[in-house]
This record gives sequence, structure tokens and C-alpha cells, in this order.
Amino acid sequence: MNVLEHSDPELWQVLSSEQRRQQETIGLIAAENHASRAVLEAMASVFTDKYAEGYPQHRYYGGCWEADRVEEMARERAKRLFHAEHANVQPHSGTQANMAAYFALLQPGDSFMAMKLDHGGHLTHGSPVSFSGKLYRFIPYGVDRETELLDYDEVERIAREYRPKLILTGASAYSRVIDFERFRHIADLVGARLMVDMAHIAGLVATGVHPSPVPHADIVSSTTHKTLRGPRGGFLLSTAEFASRLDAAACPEAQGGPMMHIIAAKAVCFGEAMRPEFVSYQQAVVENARLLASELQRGGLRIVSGGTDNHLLLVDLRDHGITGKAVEQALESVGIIANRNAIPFDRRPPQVTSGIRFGTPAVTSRGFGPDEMRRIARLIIKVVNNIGDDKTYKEVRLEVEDICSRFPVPSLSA
Ligand code: DSN
Repeated sequence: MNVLEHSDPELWQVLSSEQRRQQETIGLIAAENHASRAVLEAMASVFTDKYAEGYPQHRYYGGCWEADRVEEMARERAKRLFHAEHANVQPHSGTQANMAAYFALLQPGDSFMAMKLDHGGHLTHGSPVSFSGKLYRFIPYGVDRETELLDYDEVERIAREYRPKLILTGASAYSRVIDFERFRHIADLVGARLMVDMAHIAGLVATGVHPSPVPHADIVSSTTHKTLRGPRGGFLLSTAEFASRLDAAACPEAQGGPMMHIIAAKAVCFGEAMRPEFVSYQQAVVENARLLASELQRGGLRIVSGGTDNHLLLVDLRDHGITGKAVEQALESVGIIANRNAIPFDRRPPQVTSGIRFGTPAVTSRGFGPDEMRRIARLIIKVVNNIGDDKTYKEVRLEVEDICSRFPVPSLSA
């Protein structure tokens, strides 16, 4: 870092400001976390220099013997961590992991079922603006209007009607446990393959805090940087049956050369996730989310589906007559960082929305516990009830600074 300070002061200044921003704000974006120093070191290593297109022992470049070791290490650790028969650690991101999974399971024009984006799904789960909605025929399912929970009977009805080639489950904004066994049963009823995108809950799955999709799915896709707290990237798990098909789909069909420095950091992340303290961390993530949800409820905010079983919660702002966008901006101005999010059956467009999503992985990594969750809930309620009031914003900003000053971001403080 000291080299950069002198060789590129302009960039260094931005980097320093971002470090300060992370330290001085409360990060409640459900998809974010603070990677360890060890993960950051591996990412910033000399492996960034190495081309290693192909797979261990089958590369298209010379000089890959150390790259082979690191990729084998990452693959073996991923398999051990998730009890999977096969792992591919090359996807650059969750989107490219999903792309490879579709390439392995579908032909262009085939149909697949997945959760609607505004019910908690993901862009790459069939949205018309994503490759996934352009290449394949997307058949949506969603949550029940009353309970806001996945309606498995309705999923089964749709599956029987359309008989898709693939059923996908997994979500970006669904706060309840997903019954992967039931999804497998539905897939088997109609002869479909089952894919699970566990990107959001990978850390919970690794530690048994959420049931694992691995025993039930043909292919599991994920990212490493959310609850799993690793580098920004993706990976895939599968049964032995799909191993070679999936590898060919990841490289060369979806990607070229792998990012070996990120794969090294994925190996570090999988290693960290096997430690006992990672289990207590994931338990604390869920406890913090539950407490934040119940405190917000006590303060008059409606939580979609009435609560949470995982690391995130979705607040319905319709009763308050304000938009997700307005609340996101107001919270940002006081140093609480979250994102506007569609809620089920939302009538507002995705740039505006009627909801706001909160997640606890990053603040829990900083050591926030029940006291901080109660305090944060009180601050959020104060802002929501006083949108546009500068005096309130100033008071809240001071409290945010006070909380942040007592919890250093781990990767910045070692
Ligand atoms: N869009 C990310 C999220 O915030 O959930 C996942 O890709």
C-alpha cells in the first residue's frame, strides 16, 4: 500500500477515502461483507500475473505448476466444506457461475423456472434484461400474496403445467429458509434438473445455520463474497455426474483464463470457513438480523413475511407513504448504507421501489451485537419518521459516528 501512495497518489487518495467511508459508516447491504486481511493478501498476490487457461494438469500455458496447486487446494477445500462431489472455483462472479450452470444444463430456447425478481429472485434468474432471459424461456414463480412465503404447492402446479427442463431456486431478497428437499421432489415429479443459487446464504450453509442444497441439487452456484466473507467471485458445486459437463461450460464456454489470485483468495476463504469461530460468526449474523427485524417491527415498520431466518430482512415502506429510494438516500446521508429493494407485488419501478433491504453480515464481522442492533433500529426508525429533517439527520449522524468509532473494520485495523 505504501508503494501506491507514492507511485499513484491520485488513486491512493480515493482508496484512502473508501477505507474511511467503510470505517465511518454502518454497512447494512445484505450482499456485502468485510474480507479478512488474509483474503486481501491472497487477492493482491503475484498470482494476478499468471495465465492458466484450462484446469490443473490440463492447461494451455507453461509454468502452471503452482497455479495447479492453488486451484487444487481451492477445489478440495470447497468440496470438503460443502460435502460436494465436485467443485469448480473458476467463475469470476455469481453471474458467470450461473451462466456456466445454465450452459451445462440447458440449450438455448429451453425453458426454466425461477423466482421472480420482484419476489426476491436475481437478474440472472431469467430477467428479460439479462442473458438468462434472452437465451432461455423463463417461467416465473413467486411468493404467496398473504404469507409472503414461497408457495411450494403453486411451484408444483406451475412445474406440472409447463414441465420446464430446469427448476432453479435461491434468492437475493428472501428472508426465510428454502426447502430444497421439496424443490427436488417437484423437479423429480416433472423430470426437471434442479439448480440452487446459494450466493446469499453460502456462509450459513457452510456452517449448518441454513440447510444445505448440496444433497438435493444437480448443480449449486454461489459467490464467495457475501455471507461466506471471501474475495469477490463465484464457484460451482455439482454431483459427479455433471462434473465434466460443468467444467467445460465454465471454461471455455463461459470464460477464458481464470483469475488465479482470486482463486488463491477463495482457497483462503474456504479454509477460514472451516474454523469453529466461523460457525459462531454465522449464528451471530442471523441473531443480529432477527433482532434488527423485531426492533424495527416494534418501531412500527412492516417486515416482509413478518421476520427473518437468515442474514437479511426486507422492510415494506408503503404504509409510511415513502419510497425505498427516499429512505436509501436519507439513510446514506446519515452514514447508514443500505439498498432500496422491490417487495413482493411492488407497484413501483425497480429504480424507486417500496422497500428497503437490510443485512447483517458486514456489521457482524465488525463485532456489532444486540446493543448495536437495538441502537441502529432506533436510528433507522428516527430517519424514516423524519425524512428531510436536517436536525434529525445531524443527531443520527453523530450517533452513527459514535458506534463506528468503537468497531474498527477488521481488514483495515490488523
Ligand atoms: N445484486 C446482489 C445483491 O445485492 O443481492 C447480488 O448479486
